[in-house]
Amino acid sequence: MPLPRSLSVTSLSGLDDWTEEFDLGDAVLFEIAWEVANKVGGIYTVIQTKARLTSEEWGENYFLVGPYMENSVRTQVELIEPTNPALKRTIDNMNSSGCKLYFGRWLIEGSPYVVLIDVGFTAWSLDRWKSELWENCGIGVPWFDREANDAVLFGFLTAWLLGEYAAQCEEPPHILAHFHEWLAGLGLVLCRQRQLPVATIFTTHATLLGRYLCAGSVDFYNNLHKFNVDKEAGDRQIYHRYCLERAAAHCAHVFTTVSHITAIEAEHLLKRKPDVVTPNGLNVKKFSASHEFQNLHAHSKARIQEFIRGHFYGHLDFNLDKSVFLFIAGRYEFSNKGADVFLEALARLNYLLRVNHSEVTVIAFFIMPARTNNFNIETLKGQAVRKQLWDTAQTVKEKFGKKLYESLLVGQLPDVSKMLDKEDFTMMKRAIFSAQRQCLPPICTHNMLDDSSDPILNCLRRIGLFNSSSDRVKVIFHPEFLSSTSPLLPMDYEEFVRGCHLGVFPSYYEPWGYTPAECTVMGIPSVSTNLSGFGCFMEEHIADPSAYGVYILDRRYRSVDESCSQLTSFLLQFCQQSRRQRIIQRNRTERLSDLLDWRYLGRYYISARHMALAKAFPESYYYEPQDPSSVSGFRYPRPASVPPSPALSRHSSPHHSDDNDDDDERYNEDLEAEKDRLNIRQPHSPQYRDKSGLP
Ligand code: G6P
Ligand code: 1S3
Repeated sequence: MPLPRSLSVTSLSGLDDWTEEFDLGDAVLFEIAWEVANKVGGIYTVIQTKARLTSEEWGENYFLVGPYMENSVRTQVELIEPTNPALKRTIDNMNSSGCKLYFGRWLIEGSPYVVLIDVGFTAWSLDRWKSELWENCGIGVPWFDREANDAVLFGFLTAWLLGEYAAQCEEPPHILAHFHEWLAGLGLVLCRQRQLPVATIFTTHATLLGRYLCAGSVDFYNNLHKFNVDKEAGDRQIYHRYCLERAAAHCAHVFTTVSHITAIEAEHLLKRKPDVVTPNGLNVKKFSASHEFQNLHAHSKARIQEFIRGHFYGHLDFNLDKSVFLFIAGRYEFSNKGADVFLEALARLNYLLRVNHSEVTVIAFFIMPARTNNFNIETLKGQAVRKQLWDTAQTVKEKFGKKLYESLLVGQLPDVSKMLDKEDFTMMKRAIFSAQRQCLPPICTHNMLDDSSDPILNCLRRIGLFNSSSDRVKVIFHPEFLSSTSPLLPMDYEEFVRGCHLGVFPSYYEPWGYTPAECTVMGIPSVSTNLSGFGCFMEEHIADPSAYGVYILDRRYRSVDESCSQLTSFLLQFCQQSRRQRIIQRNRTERLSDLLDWRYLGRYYISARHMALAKAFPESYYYEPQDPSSVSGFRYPRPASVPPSPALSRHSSPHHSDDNDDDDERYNEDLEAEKDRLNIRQPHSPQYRDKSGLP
């Protein structure tokens, strides 16, 4: 199949065009990561979502390389014979030398080829390879670090694969190998040490030291330049991992990271400034009806409401229609991911809503996996009770309906007092009695193995949020990732996000942050921070992010206490919005999705690859260094319509003079669109506007 000669990344709703004329020739791309067809965290999302665009550019010459994990392979990969003859010989040779490599198509968008390596099968080589690593690179890996042992096996095997592939090619090949994160980095180091004909890229998605230091009580960003990196790594017993990471960063032809903030961190901690910043994108789903995402919100919200009816049975003394659903989700790193700040802000919000006698109830979900021993009885019972009440209501309804029908058939209006008999009342009373509850609705949906030392539970105990009736803020901790097959909350993550009102991610350490990005493309507002790659990126590209439902918390220049206060005020403002204001805000949030689409952000990866090929094979490739960001100075303007919350409208349009007409026009546009969708036509009278509380 002929290769595309170059790829043009074209404009999306106002974002600029970008084309880089570059002839890839016969180059072959291997992209290597521990998370290829193996979901661990964010790197999986990067690779899985980016595959479609990369496949478009590289066609048959694109191969992902990852570990063989039987369960994932069974559900995600179609094993086939290698299509590329040189790669087939490579895999056959390695398999006949005591390795176990599989070839297949990963069943995701773009259907890329994957080479999956069973590292355990070659564990017999571990000691020999570790000695070689020590002799050649001076890096000693202790026996007890299982992850590092895997990194050694994976590194030697990927370097073997690339070396063997180069040997099997008839013409001198142009191989480009892109390695992600320290776990895959050793392969890169070995390619350079063995002087293989391979152009290399190393991308770090977070630095090891950054993650460890931030998880402690260190003022990380103000001391970046002061850390004695070797000592810090040694103190945390990760010196060997750190050496692998730093070696990969230094050996790479091109070094990249996911955000500018992590680029600064890498410069100080890994001692190399990244050549390119490669922000993370997503594959944005576009619906033919532009308001479809709003319908999906309503649909998913109804499902969450059903779950809440069961979870709070016996204590449903709040109005579900006036409830706001907030959530935090991700890897369970209590302070790195900002769960500490979120909890403190919730406690303050609870107080403010109570003293203001607010009708709003906030339900805050924590979706962070911890060690558990399955769902707890009380939570399961809640859903069973809800189901029983529903069934009872259905039975009575059917009997009632039948009597009504029979009465109408004989031309009589029914005698309402005789519609329900004694048996019906008994059944209903029994259902009501069984829905009584002596205890408060549970906080946690599972039996926690470390209940007494769990940081979220301990914090809740300290701040006293126990789901009591007087609390306006209720908390549900679901310490397991969501799944559509769960007996408790059968929804996948995407559905759940769509049904919530606001994602809250007040991270302290967040190189990029997919969670708020995912919210944005689904039209759900979110809170992120100016210490997260995503937050900084949005600040750079949007004139007034909060007007678009992208709230950026200041965790850089404020104390923790001040950040908590700021978050509390964001949350309070959010709770004070009317339904219509939320709808308008969601429309705006969704408008930003093109900015996060790989079709826009893919340009940085493309640029990094061209740069690496030109550096490694200067006789075959020429690359005019061009910073893709120099042509992507797009900035979303302040929205023309009035901002969605009363507090924000004061802030964003202090004088409200020249912009007035525009504001009105855009406001009408939003409103008209919404009315069209809901099929409501009302005169747009001044009274109508006054009632909304908007200026
Ligand atoms: C979407 C639906 C509307 C619904 C609204 C609820 O916009 O299309 O029909 O009224 O969501 O919004 P809320 O913010 O109250 O969940
Ligand atoms: C990392 O995963 P994490 O959640 O441990 O990589 C992600 C993908 O690049 C990134 O979004 C995230 O911020 C990092 O922290």
